[in-house]
Amino acid sequence: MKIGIIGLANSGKTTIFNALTGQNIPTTVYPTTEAQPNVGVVKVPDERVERLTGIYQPKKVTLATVEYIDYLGITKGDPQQNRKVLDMIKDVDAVVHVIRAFEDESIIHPTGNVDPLRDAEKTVELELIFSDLELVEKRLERMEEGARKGKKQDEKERAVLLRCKEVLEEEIPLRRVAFNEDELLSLRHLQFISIKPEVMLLNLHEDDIGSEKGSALVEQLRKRFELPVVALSGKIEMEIAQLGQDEAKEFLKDLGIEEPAMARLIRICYDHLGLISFHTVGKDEVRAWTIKKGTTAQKAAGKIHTDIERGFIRAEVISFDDFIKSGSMAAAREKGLVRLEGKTYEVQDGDIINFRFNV
Ligand SMILES: Nc1nc2c(ncn2[C@@H]2O[C@H](COP(=O)(O)OP(=O)(O)O)[C@@H](O)[C@H]2O)c(=O)[nH]1
Ligand SMILES: [Mg+2]
Repeated sequence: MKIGIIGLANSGKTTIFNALTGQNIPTTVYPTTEAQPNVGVVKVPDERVERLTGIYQPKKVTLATVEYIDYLGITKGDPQQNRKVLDMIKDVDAVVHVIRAFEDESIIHPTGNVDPLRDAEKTVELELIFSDLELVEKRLERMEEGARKGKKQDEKERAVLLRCKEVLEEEIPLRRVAFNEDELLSLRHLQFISIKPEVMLLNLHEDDIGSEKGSALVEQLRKRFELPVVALSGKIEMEIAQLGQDEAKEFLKDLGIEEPAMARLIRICYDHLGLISFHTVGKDEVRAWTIKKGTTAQKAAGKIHTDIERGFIRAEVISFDDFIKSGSMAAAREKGLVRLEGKTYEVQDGDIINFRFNV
């Protein structure tokens, strides 16, 4: 999974990128327009894999990974600068939108003062919509030009583009539109940004964690955007990410934070994107695989190898809980808890699967 971090300059994107990846990239005080993108890959924390590893003692453990990209800020009314930012993240699965709520006179705010709702609505979300609108208009122009030169037009694409244009002109993000599979297919090459799943991160001052003010803002954002909203303090979370596990636990307890942002955000993104994991186990390797909810056994097999998908015979499946209750695969088999499932079986979160196939 790939996630792009967006937001205004000085909203705390790089701070949060550090919190999420454990890196230590310098943060800024003045808004900048030049920087290298920061990229970080992290393992998805997975308690089930930990348990399975304890049981199998495999030679290798492979967790799912998330790649984060952090780049420049979205700028109000500067389409060129924004295009640069959005091109960098055009292939992400989801965007995390960092919204500044922390007050600090010494850290310049690009729109003048701290106002999370205004910044989110009137700047960042709107700029995303404008940049999609620009893509639509350019594409339509090119199609018209082609038509004038006698090139045959893709009427399906034209129809869906016109619909996009209408929606975007009403300042509605494309993710609110229920496109069908066909329409999505004709849109895919345009790499819109407002169509991507989004999670909002409200970056609170460390003194405001767990405050009324914080929860009120979260509620307002949720209502306004109908998106998941997570409140945290980037500064604190970045410190946590630099600590060892035991130290971090103590620190979290003192602050009344249940789970570090690193784990919390991934969980929320998984949920929001409708992602689940299944596991493969053995003496050689215990591994977590990420799939979309609703994926069939045969398609899930294809995640591992196209040969397994093509030569799929059956899946031997047991739920994680049934496996743990049984203590071992042999005991589970005896109890009849290992099921044989066919191609169309819908894989469930936490399934442990052994695929049978021939090539
Ligand atoms: N007090 C406070 N300062 C923060 C917090 N998050 C970020 N900052 C500060 O805000 C400034 C800008 O942060 P940075 O991550 O560089 O913002 P970016 O431009 O969005 O990447 C830095 O000086 C950070 O230390 C926070 O939660 N609390
Ligand atoms: Mg930055």
